[in-house]
Amino acid sequence: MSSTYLNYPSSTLVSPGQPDIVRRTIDSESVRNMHSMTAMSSSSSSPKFTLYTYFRSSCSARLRIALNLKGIPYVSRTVNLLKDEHLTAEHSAINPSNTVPALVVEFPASKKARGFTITQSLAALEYLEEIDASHPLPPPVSDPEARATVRTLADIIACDVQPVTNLKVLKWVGKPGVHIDREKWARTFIMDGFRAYEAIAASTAGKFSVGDQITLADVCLIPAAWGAERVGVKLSAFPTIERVVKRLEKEDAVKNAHWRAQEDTPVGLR
Ligand SMILES: N[C@@H](CCC(=O)N[C@@H](CS)C(=O)NCC(=O)O)C(=O)O
Repeated sequence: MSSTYLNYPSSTLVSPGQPDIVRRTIDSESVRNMHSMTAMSSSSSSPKFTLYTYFRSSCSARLRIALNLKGIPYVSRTVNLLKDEHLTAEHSAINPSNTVPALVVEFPASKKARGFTITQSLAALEYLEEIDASHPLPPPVSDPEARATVRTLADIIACDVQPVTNLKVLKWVGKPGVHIDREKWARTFIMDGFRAYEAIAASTAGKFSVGDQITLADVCLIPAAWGAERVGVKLSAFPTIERVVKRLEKEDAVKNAHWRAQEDTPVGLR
């Protein structure tokens, strides 16, 4: 693990009983990066959120966007996937899947409530939905058809596209003896998923993928679109996706979650 990992010199946020890696301290830079927008920050019983994240991680970006949309403050802990920091025993203690994101939830003001960690982005998104009704990401229960459509689109990205284009898969396909072109592999499966997304969203999109509100589908789509462009997918082949992505990129919650705007984004990429 790099010596820069979790290199925070001051105020500890995390309670005893957490693994060592969590019991680190937060510097002023990270505190500045707490997205202290609204709602929960004011209540003394509010949970405190720590997001284990990597700037390029699309799954982490889903959570960054949702937290921003809901105005939930959080502290970022960066995990450098290219330096294999996610494969360390320390990170395993946080996330046994050896992936990011992980969302650590703590209740510093409560003697009863125990903190816990959510290690799957969709589970974390659902949890956030259950505890914070502001800016709901699924459509209302009164519209089950729209809810099913939103989940379908989100699943195309989260279940069909991301797992087969993940870093560990790309590492494997590019290794000696396999020698598949990683970018071609990623492009193939991203385009396959985007074709399906486009076919549905073409008839459901308003300003965003389903109607005129940002939903879970958009939260999954936009980081996938950033990853797609990186491997040479032309969004112009998917006109609805391209239009929705351009619209999403105007939103502050998305801008602040962009891979170029993270504390671990290398200076040359900002
Ligand atoms: N299903 C998981 C997937 C998490 C995941 O694969 N994260 C990627 C970054 S987007 C990762 O950490 N990859 C590390 C690797 O492939 O070794 C989720 O939604 O949280």
